[in-house]
Amino acid sequence: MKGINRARTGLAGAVATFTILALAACGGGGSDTAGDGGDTGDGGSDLIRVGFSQLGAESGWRTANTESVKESLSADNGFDLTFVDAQQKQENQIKALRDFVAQDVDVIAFSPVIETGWDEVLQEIKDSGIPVVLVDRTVDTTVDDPFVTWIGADFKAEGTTAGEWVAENAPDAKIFELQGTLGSGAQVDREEGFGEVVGDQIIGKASGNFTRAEGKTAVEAALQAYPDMTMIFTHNDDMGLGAIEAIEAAGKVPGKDIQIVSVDGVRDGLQALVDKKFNFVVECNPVFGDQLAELITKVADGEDVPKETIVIDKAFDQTITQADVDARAY
Ligand code: GZL
Repeated sequence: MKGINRARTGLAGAVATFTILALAACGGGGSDTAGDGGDTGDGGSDLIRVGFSQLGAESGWRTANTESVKESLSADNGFDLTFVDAQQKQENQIKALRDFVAQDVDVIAFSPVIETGWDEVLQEIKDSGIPVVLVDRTVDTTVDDPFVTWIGADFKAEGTTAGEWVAENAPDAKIFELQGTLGSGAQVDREEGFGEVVGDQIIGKASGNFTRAEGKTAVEAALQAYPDMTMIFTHNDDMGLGAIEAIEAAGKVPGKDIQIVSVDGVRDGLQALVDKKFNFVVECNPVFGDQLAELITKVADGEDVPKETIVIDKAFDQTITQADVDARAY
């Protein structure tokens, strides 16, 4: 097993330390775990054992992110990955995290569906000594220093970029904001960034939970509630594609009667831009599995890592071509 840098604390740590000292005193040796059936360090697996709790499969972004994570955290690349999909339910993530502690994995990685509600399980993980790598979304917790490093996008900057395009290109727009999962880092920060720039143009808000179906339902209601709406700012492409369905069903032209500004830049979203149904898309790049693998390896080897790694985003307008879209990796 790679040198796992785990300064175990709490009871688990005490048991582990005692076990190792006892084994050394008795001439035993090799076990670097608390006799819980973990690797022996000789003849045991050399793979880094990673428990990954993915929040769900709610969007094209998440699908691309999952593919990237699984492709990078492969056995060929030196990982023994346990990957659990939580179907956008926090209770499922908390159960998975506790299972990873019970399995005594080397590193825990997860993308928290919402920012709050993690204090108890994060403290349990901290007490176990297993390092946490936070992926994509962020947490708001009272636990001191709960993770070693975070990798993801600057959600507030994405909202600001979208707002700046609106201020420049549609200063009189009456905007309905179609928000992601309420209380998620992506929703909170995109709302903040966008609102700081063009908040006085927003006439209404509702959540579509980052899914196409819920986005369509929310926009069907919004079209009734806000008949003077001229623009939708959607926190992701999937909800924006649902908005297109609702707008067309109402006999209006998306991209013209009601402009759409979106975030993510998945292929279907950029295709809507080529088709002139979206007007502007801020990218949120999900393909960072290789960077994540590098971070996890360093964490497992006890090497220093930056507290955060920001994934670089671009932005696209209707000058994008079909060739550009076809060339995209996701
Ligand atoms: C952003 C990510 C968001 C995407 C959505 O990094 O957390 O979650 O914008 C996805 O498509 O559902």
